[in-house]
Amino acid sequence: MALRRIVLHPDPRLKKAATPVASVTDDLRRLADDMLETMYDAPGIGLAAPQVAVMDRLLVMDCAKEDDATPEPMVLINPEVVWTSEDRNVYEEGCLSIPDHYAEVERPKEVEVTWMGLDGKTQCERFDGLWATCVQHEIDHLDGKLFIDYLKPLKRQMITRKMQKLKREMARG
Ligand code: K2U
Ligand code: ZN
Repeated sequence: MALRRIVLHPDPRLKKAATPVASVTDDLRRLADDMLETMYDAPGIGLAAPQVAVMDRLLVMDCAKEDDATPEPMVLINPEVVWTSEDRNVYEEGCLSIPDHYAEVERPKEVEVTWMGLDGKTQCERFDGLWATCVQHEIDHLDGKLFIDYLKPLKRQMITRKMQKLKREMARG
């Protein structure tokens, strides 16, 4: 298991669509393990492969975030949203690639997602609550979309400029 460096916005890898996974290999299993370790360490409740510079359609999440909750790690390969509810939910979202910036994003309240598990089997589940918000946020990452893309241009530009300044300061060490 190894911690992976999280790609920070702005970065072209966060704006590209990731590539479908052809088969579950030992490398992919190691990547999923490393992504879960990186997510828990951040800490976060979701992480998509492009956020660790791997352009595969793979995401991990664990929204059982109550402290005493037993972890419920999930690995979704080639996830697809197959149904969304009419009802919508607003949640103040953050992003591990855009640290310390939060904004309200409206999304469908419930979604049904199909994916391939690490066992190669196709799975299908309906998500609601924070799980629904998180899985949509992560699938957006696989399509090169960030939560700030739902904001008004001025707010998005302000966040991007602040992240450019942060990255310049980090580069200066
Ligand atoms: O993809 C990511 O950057 C991880 C996201 C996942 C997420 C964002 C918004 C809403 C739900 C999930 C977060 O940074 S994980 C941090 C976090 C923790 C608790 C609640 C919301 C966000
Ligand atoms: Zn994110």
